[in-house]
Amino acid sequence: MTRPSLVGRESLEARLADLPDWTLEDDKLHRKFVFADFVEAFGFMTQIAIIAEKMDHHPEWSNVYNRVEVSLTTHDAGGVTELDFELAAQMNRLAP
Ligand code: H2B
Repeated sequence: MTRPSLVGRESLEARLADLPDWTLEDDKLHRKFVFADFVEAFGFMTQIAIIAEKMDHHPEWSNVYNRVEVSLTTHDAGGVTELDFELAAQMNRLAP
């Protein structure tokens, strides 16, 4: 697989405008999701885990009851790449 290339700073800000509810924190794409309860939150994580594994691209995330907090970066590239935007879009698609 070709290595994904970093999305540059100016382009990052433009791309974020098209990605509702995500911000840039510590040079990573960041979003907090709030679900009705733990089952909904964990269901979301389960669906994303399957997608992430298929993409071979995995989120940094944590879960407390009905909340899921996500940071996306491409470790191999040392920053945000198209893969992070793709995974973020998938998460928005499955968000409550
Ligand atoms: N996920 C993320 N977020 N960044 C990576 O660089 C990455 C990954 N690399 N998942 C993959 C796995 C790599 O380590 C394996 C060997 O393909």
